[in-house]
Amino acid sequence: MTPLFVDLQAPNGVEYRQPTGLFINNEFVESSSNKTIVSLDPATERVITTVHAADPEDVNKAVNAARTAFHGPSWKQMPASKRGQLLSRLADLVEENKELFATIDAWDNGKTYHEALESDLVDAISVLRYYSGWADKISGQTTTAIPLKFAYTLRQPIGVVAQIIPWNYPLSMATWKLGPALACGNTVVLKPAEQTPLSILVLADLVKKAGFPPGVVNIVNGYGREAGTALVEHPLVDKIAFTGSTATAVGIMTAAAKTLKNITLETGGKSPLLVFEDADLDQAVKWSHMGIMSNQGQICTATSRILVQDSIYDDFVEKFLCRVQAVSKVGNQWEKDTYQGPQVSKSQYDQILGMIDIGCQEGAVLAAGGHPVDVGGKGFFIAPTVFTNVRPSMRIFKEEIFGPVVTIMRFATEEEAITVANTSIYGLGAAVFTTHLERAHRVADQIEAGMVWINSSQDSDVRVPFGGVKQSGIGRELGEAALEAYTQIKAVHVNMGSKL
Ligand code: TXE
Repeated sequence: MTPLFVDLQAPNGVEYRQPTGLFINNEFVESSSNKTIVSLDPATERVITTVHAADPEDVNKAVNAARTAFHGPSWKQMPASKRGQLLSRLADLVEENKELFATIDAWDNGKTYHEALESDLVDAISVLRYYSGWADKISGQTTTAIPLKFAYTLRQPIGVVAQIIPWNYPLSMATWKLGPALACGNTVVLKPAEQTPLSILVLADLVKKAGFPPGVVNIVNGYGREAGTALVEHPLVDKIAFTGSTATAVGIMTAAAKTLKNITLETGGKSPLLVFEDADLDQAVKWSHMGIMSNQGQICTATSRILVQDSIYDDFVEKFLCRVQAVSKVGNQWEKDTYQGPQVSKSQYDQILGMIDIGCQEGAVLAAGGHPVDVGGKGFFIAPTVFTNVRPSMRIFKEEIFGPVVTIMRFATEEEAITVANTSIYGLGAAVFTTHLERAHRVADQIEAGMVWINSSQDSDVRVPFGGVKQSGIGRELGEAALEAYTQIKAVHVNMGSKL
């Protein structure tokens, strides 16, 4: 029998108590089937611990808890400003424990500790703070155009929201989903990814400490096919918010259609980054390197297709390769000078190496990397990999690799660059490097993407909508746009005495 709490010591010396149960009604409970998920350190392949995995019966319990809480007075009648205070308190608690969260995500996911602390945690805390401020500022409209009649709208929560998240930013993804859903008054059943089940259970503990009523937030670790499917198909779930692969999103959308569930999807990408001959080359190199190599390349918005104008192509490639050599130290996630840790899992590692093989077979030039890196004989480490002389027909140019692998190709004209950039099933991010003001905005306008960065890559701000077009998703997260994703509009028509 798996215990509900274990005492752990992380490789960086941090000691803490890790909950392992399913979090339902503010309590950690065992899974009814005794199914488990084993969490591994991807740097050493050693077991960190084992957590409970939900089966459909457990999912049913969690959904019912969320349903009861949604209708219960302690949540439904809670003043909106109080909901905001709870979120603000949760943000404070996460901040007080930020080193612990960075430790757990670094251990469980393989991302570097400093990136987890300086990026993921800053993001997670600011998202909770931002949505705590929105809770009491969500309002409808009044229409008074007709004499003796008026109408108003109410923006009401959708109900029970199932949130299914990936493993690349475990805590941060959880806060992106929980913040707006709770600010709007929904209740939640959240399923973390099976690769990274740990930090979210510690967050669950803080949800209770912050004072959220039982059943408002439920966390069910579990496998996608089992717990994920049970959530998506559950008749008492009103909305699904998902971040993950496009293939899984297609299945989710199909299943959700059976009961016409509201959905928000954030899926894959193959984001282009265009470098024009008038660009500041050093800046372009710096950002384009970060845009694909940070977080082990496991970024949905990774600018993984670099398009460079003919006249500067050779210079760009040379500088990019120097940058890769100078910056990309591959090593374990705890060392201060490590830029790149291990990939999250053996399966991702194998898939990435498989795509590298395909790139070589397709005839692209392997200009750097392309092989595993030995770090103590274990772990899923891959050298930062650069393919040049890539053509748009190649699979490595079309398919999301989700690792430290970049493709670089050349273009002659702005029109060609836009055409090639838009030749993709995806449309998540896009970057353009130019000092030409008009070109910057012209390209931003024409490129098919949900987000465009001018002279940078990967900018994300809690106040700014995040999401994709085409097969990169439906709907938006972050900013005011996320409130639309988590509310529905009710129209109320009022007759003030009209007898007509
Ligand atoms: O994704 P999945 P995986 C992409 C990236 C990566 C690929 C595969 O290209 O290589 O996806 O990763 C849950 N019903 N992205 O296999 O399967 C699953 O348990 C309901 C991009 O990890 O999409 C997990 O919680 N849920 C992405 C979540 O879906 C199901 C981030 C994501 O898993 C399910 C991650 C089902 N049938 C991967 N099957 C991004 N956009 O950032 C799985 N899940």
